[in-house]
Amino acid sequence: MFRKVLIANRGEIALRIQRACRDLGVATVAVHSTADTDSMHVRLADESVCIGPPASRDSYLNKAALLTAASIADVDAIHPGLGFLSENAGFAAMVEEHGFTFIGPTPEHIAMMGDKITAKRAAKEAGVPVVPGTDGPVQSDGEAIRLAHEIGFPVLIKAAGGGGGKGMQLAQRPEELERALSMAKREAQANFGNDAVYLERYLYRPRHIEVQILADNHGNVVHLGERDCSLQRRYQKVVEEAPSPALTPEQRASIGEIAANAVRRIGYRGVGTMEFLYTGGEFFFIEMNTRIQVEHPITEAITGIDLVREQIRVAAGEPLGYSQSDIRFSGHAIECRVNAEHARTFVPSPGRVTGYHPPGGIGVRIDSHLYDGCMVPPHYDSMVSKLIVHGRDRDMCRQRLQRALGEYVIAGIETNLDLHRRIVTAPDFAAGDYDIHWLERWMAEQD
Ligand code: MV4
Repeated sequence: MFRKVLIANRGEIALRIQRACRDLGVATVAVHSTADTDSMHVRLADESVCIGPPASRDSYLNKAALLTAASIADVDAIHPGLGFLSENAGFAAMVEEHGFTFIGPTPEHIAMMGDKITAKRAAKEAGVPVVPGTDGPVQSDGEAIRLAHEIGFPVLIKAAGGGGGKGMQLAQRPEELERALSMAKREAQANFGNDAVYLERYLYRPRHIEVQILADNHGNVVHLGERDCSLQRRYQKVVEEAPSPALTPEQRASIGEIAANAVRRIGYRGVGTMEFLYTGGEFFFIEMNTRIQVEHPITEAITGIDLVREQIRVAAGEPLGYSQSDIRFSGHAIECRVNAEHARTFVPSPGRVTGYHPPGGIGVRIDSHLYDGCMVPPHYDSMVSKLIVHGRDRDMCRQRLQRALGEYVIAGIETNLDLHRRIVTAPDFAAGDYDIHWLERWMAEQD
């Protein structure tokens, strides 16, 4: 096991990783910008290093500063957390070149999944069902028009370098294709420095279901079931739950096995998530994430497995020590992402927290770096807390979530807590009856 780990992140995920390290007897080094000097992740670390000014590109994204901090602090490994450099293949390679272990997959696997075309190809070759579409980038307008007719309209144009919705263009009819293509290519070039785009059939009102995978260096792979992440606004997840209310145990076992087998074939190591769109009883792979995800705690709640601990253990070369038949799913979990933002406009609301009272009681977990009197800086993601609730079944989980949301007080800044209070009591949510467009549709109806 590692002696000391540098955590190249901030906020709740930095705390989450510190806790896993502490449980493993591993010392932690925090890094922080000058805006985060008084942040909780700095206070709770064994050591801390200031790596630069507030702007992310000068601090949490500054590879040289992070590697210098790692050298000075004499760590064995670097945990990238999520966001920032967590899916940057170049950074992972640099970490290894400097003699540290990158807590994550190989740079090659990060690069493979970072390019959505190579990711889809790898998944397909490994036996995973993918969204019908082109097998690679489209080379010309003529080819795109021909392939679009084979795929069938409407078609969605996606950027190879994309993900998270950036650079997507919908063409409802053949006449719209040429314009949509040029817009997609221009956006892709501007955002990712790569104008490669591919086509997919546009799926109507799917759910977003993702399968959690855990793999060691010795060929052991397990799946930890799925999360339903359909409740989102502008490609930002708002509420996630596990298991998905849409799946049967047989469907879960089937897609889980398909995902686990694919990961084994690819030779992937670490935690990973295969993202699917689910409609009409069928799964269609879209992307794979190579990091620990924000919503990992709901999987921890229903499996009892500490995903970050396991991620660190497998990065240190330890075997999993259990197999798929040892994994048991128990009850239901829901996560609410609490953001510092204005209720009506969704504009970020940084500032000083003048009062803080987190909920508690059975089945309630809070992952947050907030404390009474802390500052929420304007430079970073607006997510300030995750409320994770577990219950023996979905109704009990929802009941406890409603209770916990009723107790939660965050004063001094605006938050989306009221939005969460309304979502949990919405009849469609209570029934588990929603798709990826439901939240935006429902919010529009509320006004
Ligand atoms: C799609 C789709 C429908 N059909 N692909 C949006 C983000 C990117 N990661 C994939 N996305 C989508 N891909 C096909 N072929 C609809 C979406 C989509 C979406 C997906 C997951 C979660 C929320 C979403 C919201 C709007 C659109």
